Amino acid sequence: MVSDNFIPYEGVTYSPEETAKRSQSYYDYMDKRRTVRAFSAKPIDKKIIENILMTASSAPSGAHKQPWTFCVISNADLKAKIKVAAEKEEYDSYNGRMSEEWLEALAPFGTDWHKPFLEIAPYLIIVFKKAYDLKDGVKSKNYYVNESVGIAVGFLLSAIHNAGLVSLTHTPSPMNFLQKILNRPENERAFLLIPVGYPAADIQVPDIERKPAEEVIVYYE
Ligand code: IYR
Repeated sequence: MVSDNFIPYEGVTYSPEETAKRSQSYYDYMDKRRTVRAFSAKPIDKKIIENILMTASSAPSGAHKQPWTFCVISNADLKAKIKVAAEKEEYDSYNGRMSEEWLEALAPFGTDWHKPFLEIAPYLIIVFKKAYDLKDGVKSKNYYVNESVGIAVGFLLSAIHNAGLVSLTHTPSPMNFLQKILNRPENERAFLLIPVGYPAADIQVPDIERKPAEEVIVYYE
């Protein structure tokens, strides 16, 4: 289809051999990504954070609405405030709100209501989804908001890993305290809280395995 607002596609394609090589090395690299819960306080240049966030913001989205806002917290007072509020919610979750089945599923990961990383990691990225757009008091619709923001976060985690940094997809629940603390407009809802940084020295991660191809892929040939 040719229309006035279309431009030539400038994508890159490779030979089949190069395609195979690249797909394998990307998989090998991504398979090394681990969620980390203990961070170093080592600072990170703001430009690096901006690059990984702009990578996230290059994700596809429903009707290209890009229905997300990335709040980047490095201010120590704000981080402390977020930690206090998140730990309050998490305390209640771990002590009554989460089912026995849920707590059992989490046991191998050693998580609890303490969230020291919220003050230690140099940056907290708080991803907000825009349920609708709001410009000068006028509302307009966004589409496939959860799908779009989920894809953008996938891009974000891969960009963080590519930069040699680590992250945690943290879900304090309920998350509405973040909208209040950060003074976000009424059309934004907190989606995920992602601390980013270098890993703390000599940390360990859970000894888990990923499902093999046969368990996650079904071919219809
Ligand atoms: N939000 C809690 C609990 C938690 C839930 C799941 I599902 C996890 O994979 C990990 C933790 C917390 O962040 O501790």
